[in-house]
Amino acid sequence: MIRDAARDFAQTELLPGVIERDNDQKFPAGAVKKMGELGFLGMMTDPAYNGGGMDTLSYVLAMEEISKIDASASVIMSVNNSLVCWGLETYGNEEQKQKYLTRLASGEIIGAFCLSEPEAGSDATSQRTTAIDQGDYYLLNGTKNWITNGNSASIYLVMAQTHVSKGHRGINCLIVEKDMDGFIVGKKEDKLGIRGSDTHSLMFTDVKVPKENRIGEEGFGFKFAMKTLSGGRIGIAAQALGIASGALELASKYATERKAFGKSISQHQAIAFKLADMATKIEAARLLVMKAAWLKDQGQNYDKASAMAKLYASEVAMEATVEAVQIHGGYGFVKEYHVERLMRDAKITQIYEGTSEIQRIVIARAVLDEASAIA
Ligand code: COS
Repeated sequence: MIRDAARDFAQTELLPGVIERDNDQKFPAGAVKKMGELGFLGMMTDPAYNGGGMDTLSYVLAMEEISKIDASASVIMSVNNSLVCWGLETYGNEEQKQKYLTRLASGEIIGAFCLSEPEAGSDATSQRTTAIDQGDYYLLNGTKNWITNGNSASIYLVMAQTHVSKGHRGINCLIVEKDMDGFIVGKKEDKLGIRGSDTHSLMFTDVKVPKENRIGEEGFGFKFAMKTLSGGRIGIAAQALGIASGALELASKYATERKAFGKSISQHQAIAFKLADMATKIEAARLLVMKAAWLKDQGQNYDKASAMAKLYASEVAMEATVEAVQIHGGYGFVKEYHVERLMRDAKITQIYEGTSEIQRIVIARAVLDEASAIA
């Protein structure tokens, strides 16, 4: 039912205008509002905080369907669900949940997760943004880069360094409201893909953030970011899976309809084998995504599983979309047939919420830890 509801929504609300929004870098404001009303923006949040009370498996099914049609809409959904709502629900206190989570999970407002900086992407412990303790508030200064929902969000979870000498153990996560004095939304990025989502740099100059807006204990910010990103990666893996399976659906349809040398091109082995390889890899990616979601739902450690799911699904997304363009030939190279957009959208899944190289670091460390535990 969840998959069908997400598929219907994507077909009726997201497909119309998706090419224009991509061309014009237009945020899908109307569709995002409807996503909130339908419960897609706080799927896993407890109903006590206006969420859908669903599990991670339900969330990835919905993410896949929405991503097949519009990966810009699905990244907005993914950030709000798995980084902002999940982070606040799991590590926020009751007042923070009442004040912020209830509005974020219902979709009344949306949130952003702010870790990356001009000089801290993969090397996330090197935070230059500072949050200096001033008694009952922190003084926040610095710049964040490539922030999804950068201008459309109302609430920002901002990682910042409070005690440089403590390294990553001196980082805090602060809840920043858009209208706080000294907070400026910077330029909108002109991107290769997911062009319907708004990605901005953010500038903080002497922003006074009340102490009660810190998530968790003093110095918990980096752990908060790592734990939250681990779940976020399941959402991005599901997004990559959706982009890949959307490309396969379009390529299969086109290959059946298009005729060359007297038969449909799907009857030529050169094309049929491409479809077979795409389908096999997509199914493997789907199982990795579902396993990571299932482990999370079971309360088991999912760090390695989410990294594997994201690594593999994003590489399959890139591969499958390139093949889908190839199968479409000249038609694949023009916007009307959607596959060139899917190819451009696929690329970011290998980069954000931890590059493929970072996922390999996480996986390798887990594998070596397991090996030393056996030895
Ligand atoms: N859960 C909880 N804690 C974690 C964790 C996880 N999944 N991963 C790391 N940590 C903790 C470590 O336990 C360590 O804390 P202690 O020293 O108290 O034990 C701390 O975080 C630092 O970890 P580590 O020493 O492994 O740091 P590294 O600098 O080697 O980097 C990686 C760790 C590379 C995994 C991390 O920096 C990372 O994920 N980078 C990518 C960030 C990212 O995704 N950026 C995209 C931004 S969002 S679009």
